[in-house]
Amino acid sequence: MDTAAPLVLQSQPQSLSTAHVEPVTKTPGPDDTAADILVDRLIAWGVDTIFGVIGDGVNSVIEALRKKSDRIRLITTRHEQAAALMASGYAKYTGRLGACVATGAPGAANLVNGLYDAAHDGTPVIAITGGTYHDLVGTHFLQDFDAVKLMNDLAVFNVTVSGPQHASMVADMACRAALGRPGVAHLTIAQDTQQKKFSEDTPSMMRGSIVGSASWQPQLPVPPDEQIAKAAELLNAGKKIAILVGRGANGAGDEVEALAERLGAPVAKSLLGRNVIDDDSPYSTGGIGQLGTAPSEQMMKSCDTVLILGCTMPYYKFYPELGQARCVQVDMRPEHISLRYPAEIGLIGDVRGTLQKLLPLLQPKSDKSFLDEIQNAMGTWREALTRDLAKPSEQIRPQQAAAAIGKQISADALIALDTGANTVFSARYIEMHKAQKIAVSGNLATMAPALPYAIAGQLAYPDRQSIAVAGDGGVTMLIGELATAARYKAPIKVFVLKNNTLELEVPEQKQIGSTPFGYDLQPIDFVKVAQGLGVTAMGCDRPDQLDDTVRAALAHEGPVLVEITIAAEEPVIKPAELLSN
Ligand SMILES: Cc1ncc(C[n+]2csc(CCOP(=O)(O)OP(=O)(O)O)c2C)c(N)n1
Ligand SMILES: [Mg+2]
Repeated sequence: MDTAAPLVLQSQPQSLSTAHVEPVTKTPGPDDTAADILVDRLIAWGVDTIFGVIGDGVNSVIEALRKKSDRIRLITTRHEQAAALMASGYAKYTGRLGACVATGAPGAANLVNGLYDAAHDGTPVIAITGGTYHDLVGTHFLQDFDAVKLMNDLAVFNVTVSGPQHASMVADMACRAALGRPGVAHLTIAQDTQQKKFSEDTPSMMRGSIVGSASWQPQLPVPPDEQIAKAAELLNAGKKIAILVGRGANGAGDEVEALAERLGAPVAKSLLGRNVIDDDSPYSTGGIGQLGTAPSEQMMKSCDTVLILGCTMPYYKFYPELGQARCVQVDMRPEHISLRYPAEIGLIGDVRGTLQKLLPLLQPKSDKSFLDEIQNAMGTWREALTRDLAKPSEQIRPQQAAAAIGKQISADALIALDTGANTVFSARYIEMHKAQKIAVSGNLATMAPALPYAIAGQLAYPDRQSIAVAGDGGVTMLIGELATAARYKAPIKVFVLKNNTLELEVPEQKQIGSTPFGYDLQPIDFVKVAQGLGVTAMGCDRPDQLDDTVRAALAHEGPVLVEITIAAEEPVIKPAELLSN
């Protein structure tokens, strides 16, 4: 019997502020189990989708999900890591709380990499795991396992639920912590405790009748006026101002462009912030770092002032030299201030709200020569990309594949990227726009997220195009999730760049003086594999077929995998090297 939930519960996710349907906890009914209470609280927090794999350690939670399947859908995956990556991707795309569920020991262990992905990118996710029977903990019974210890390094909230009374409080705390910090909250609950009824759980003498609530508003702090004034003074004194935006500036694109115009400042974007402003905005210098552009690098190395907005782009070498530039930084998280470059003024606040207060205090610069210089460099950079793309080749080059995908996807596509050489080519050759959304494993940089992210994105936004660009190594790790796409009829388009190598590691091995080793892959026929997993598939290995194949894939109604066989020896080169090519 096909128990797959319908694809659409609601056509568009609600915004964070309106997502909650039952802001105040209702006292649970006497027959409600601890598992029922957990699921009810997830629903109260606006969670409508939870990804996971069933198992005896968590089956009462699964039963509670079944009973409420008209309000929350369980998407069953083939691997718990994929479930966690889907929860992370769902949250990255929507800004809402992602959720996943797994059985005890092996299921919880399998979740970990996906949860680290969410944790490292400050993405709100709640994970629920089952555990062995409450009175067998620590006895080496089957699947006895300390899941709290396991999650300790990655979770912002991490608690063993002791019963229904406890569940009615800590579920709310977990959701609030995940959204508020933001990060991963983990609740684990023993197999038998999940079944315990509210009426069977006598509160301790200290508990009273406290219950939680799902009241939540996103934090949008704005720094005090005097700090904003000091930042304005510093920026007004700058002559060559560079702006660097990241994930924290998403949604502040209009303000960033207004600021760029007023200060005559070019704007570089980290990968997670690529949709803050359009790539073809006159202020944009595109991406930054190893997978960025030469003008972004030039801008950073020649500015006298840098304004960092919601960004912790990790590549230190791509920041101004120490002492070269004065720095203003705006970030929601105090621990991000001066993380990569010393800030003279660090403002703790929401980027959009802070810029709205800052803008009126900034004097428009009449001298736009710095912006002009960097815009000219962007012209030269674009010419270099075009020249590079036009190089004759018998095989498809990865940059050609990325460009072909980029120019045909829709203006509001959801773009999921993997980790590998393919990420560098995708980041450089897919021109990105504000109306699109990108999901990428930023700070963890794990292989394999693109396929699960694309599925999650499609489930969150059934009416939008959801594509994944993945490496052959990465996609193989969670290839079974193609069956998940088929099962839920999620019409994702997965482009696999097949080079039969773990290519990104080859130059990295050489860089440390090693002889490349362990990088080659046994070739896989992805077309056959995809077909076997229930997904339409097509292959392409000639440059003259590329555009037509991409077009056919995008036009197909259901899920598609496209195997693009690319030239293996195409080196990943640094931004500046591309110019001299
Ligand atoms: C889970 C995981 N294992 C290993 C790595 C190290 N690593 C980063 S990129 C890469 C190669 C990726 O190969 P593939 O997916 O084929 O992409 P390509 O580089 O060939 O485009 C490896 C092994 C990683 N980031 N994540
Ligand atoms: Mg590869």
